[in-house]
Amino acid sequence: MTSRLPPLYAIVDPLDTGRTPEALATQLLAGGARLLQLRWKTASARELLAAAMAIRALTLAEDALFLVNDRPDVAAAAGADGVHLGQEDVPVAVARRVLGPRAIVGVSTHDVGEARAAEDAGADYIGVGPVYATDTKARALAPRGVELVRAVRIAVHCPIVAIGGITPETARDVRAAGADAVAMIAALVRATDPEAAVRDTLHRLA
Ligand code: TZP
Ligand code: MG
Repeated sequence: MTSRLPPLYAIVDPLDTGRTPEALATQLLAGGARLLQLRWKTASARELLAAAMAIRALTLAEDALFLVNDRPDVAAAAGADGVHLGQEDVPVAVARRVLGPRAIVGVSTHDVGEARAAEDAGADYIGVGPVYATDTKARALAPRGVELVRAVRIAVHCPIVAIGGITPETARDVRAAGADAVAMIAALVRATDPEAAVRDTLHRLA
């Protein structure tokens, strides 16, 4: 699985930017992102599916991975590579039943105990955070710092995707702490030029 995770895990969440998921996905891919996750908490299932189908086509054209947040059913219907699950979403095994054995299933975790449990449950990768303070996630927990990434790196074998307040400037430090990939939302989708923000991040991670 590690070899399938590129260093930048770019999350397509329109937030309040007024940008569409399709437009954002196009810009992120143009900048060189090779994994996109669609996260769109305010969308209806139908809107989410339409965006997922559009982004599936865009990602296939660039040979990029595509994951859907929260919803294995939408991921399956759109032909996505997998799904990203939170602690309150359906269990990994249920997502696999919906998506099949080859799907990528990731799980958000916030401490070493959750990280070990997600790995034991068969997650292909775990999200770890929030590393830094973030306004993006409603009811986000207190920032854990790169210390959490270090602690989880020692505790699990599966790939780690660090998340929470990460910017192009901090991405390298987070990877140095043991993350296989850095996930970013606001630093990409709120950037004046999301394509340039991806390029900058990838340059700093190289
Ligand atoms: N999970 C933990 S922090 C977070 C999520 C979804 C939000 C990350 O967004 P940003 O804008 O990169 O801080
Ligand atoms: Mg979720």
